[in-house]
Amino acid sequence: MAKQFFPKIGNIPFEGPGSTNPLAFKHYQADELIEGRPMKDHLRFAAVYWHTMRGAGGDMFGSGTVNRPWNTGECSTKDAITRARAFFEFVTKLGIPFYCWHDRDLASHGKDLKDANAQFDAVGKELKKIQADTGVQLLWGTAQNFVHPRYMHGAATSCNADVFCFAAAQVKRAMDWTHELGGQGYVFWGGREGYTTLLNTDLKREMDHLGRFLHMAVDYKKKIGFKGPFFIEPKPKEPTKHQYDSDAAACLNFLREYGLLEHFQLNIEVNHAWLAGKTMEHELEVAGCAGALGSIDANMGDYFLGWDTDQFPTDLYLTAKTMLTVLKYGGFKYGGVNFDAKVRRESFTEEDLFYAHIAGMDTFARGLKIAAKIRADGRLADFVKNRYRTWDSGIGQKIESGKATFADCERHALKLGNVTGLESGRQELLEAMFNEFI
Ligand code: XLS
Ligand code: NI
Ligand code: NI
Repeated sequence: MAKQFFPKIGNIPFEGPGSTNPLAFKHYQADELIEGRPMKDHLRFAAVYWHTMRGAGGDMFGSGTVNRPWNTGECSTKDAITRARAFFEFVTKLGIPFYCWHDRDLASHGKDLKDANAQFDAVGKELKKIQADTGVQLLWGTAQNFVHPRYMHGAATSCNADVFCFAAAQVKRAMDWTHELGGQGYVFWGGREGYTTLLNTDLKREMDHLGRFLHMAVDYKKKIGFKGPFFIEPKPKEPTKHQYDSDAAACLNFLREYGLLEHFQLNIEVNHAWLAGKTMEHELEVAGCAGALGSIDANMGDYFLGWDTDQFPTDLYLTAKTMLTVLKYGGFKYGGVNFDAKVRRESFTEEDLFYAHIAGMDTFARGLKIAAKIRADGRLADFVKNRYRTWDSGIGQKIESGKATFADCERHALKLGNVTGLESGRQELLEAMFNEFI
């Protein structure tokens, strides 16, 4: 039998809300039906290769702390393959159906691009085998175009055209492997696509280059016959002062301006929404309204630290509101709930990786159940519907259908003399009603 990396931990069972076993699910039961659909299909959980396998627990004041026996410090292909085996043991024990990677956290940057490609190909072949053995599927792949020093000024938005080409080469191969491994989608997170000072930046030119880059990606997608969607992942800042894909609305505007909207959906991350000064449900709603709610990166920030702390999501209000919005827009098709989250550097043991994912999965399972109950109850939706009822007939309907003019509105207002029908927004009542389900 192959070497086990987590020999003391078996498959994580479902034991129900009464259980105190830290290595059991209290709420996530893969086959439990919610609104007639198994939980696992609603949530489509994914684990990330980067934080989980490669994260060392370092921060800007201290080096790595975590025990990760599969991170030998070597960057040989053999090590990369051993690590892949450790990862699949982990996700399989948790019953997580999907995973995600960056090209350069699977293998190394190599001594040059050719070498990096060869390493990536070797690991890719291995992943294909392990995926077939375990049934674990690829949710999405992406290219890591931000760690290497060559990307200091950005990748597709670099001031240097050679850098653009390296970024394109990386995305090309990452798309090849995403396709080959049956990935459901492909993600673009604009690592350093932004600026740190406008004094040295031709913003228009950089945005145009990003548009060009994404068009090339669309062309390549057609060429190789990859059918999954492209997801853009908004984030307002970090590492740059201003990232071009700053929030859902900015991304949608960019995609529309450059004629790319039909090819992209959004991958909304909680901590990124918070950094943008928005709630997760706001970002999801904006994406949903545009028919572009694709996938989510599940984590959360700290309420007082102003950076991307990528904590595991353990807040029930967050997951309930998230799932309420996801259900409202018809659920995930290609996307899912991807734990782009890392354990604290003080949580340094291998078991903590299990505790963290169990916590996140249970919190999302509860969020899903709460959301479904709120929907079945119907009071919230009825309240909203009723709040807009003046638009369902008379002048409201005429305006909505585009048949009314300013003159019609004026005639209507003059006839009324004054507005008398305003009603309370009932925020506090609704918040209390929401609490009934938590
Ligand atoms: C970083 C991003 C990154 C993307 C994938 O903040 O969340 O992890 O999800 O490149
Ligand atoms: Ni992310
Ligand atoms: Ni992030």
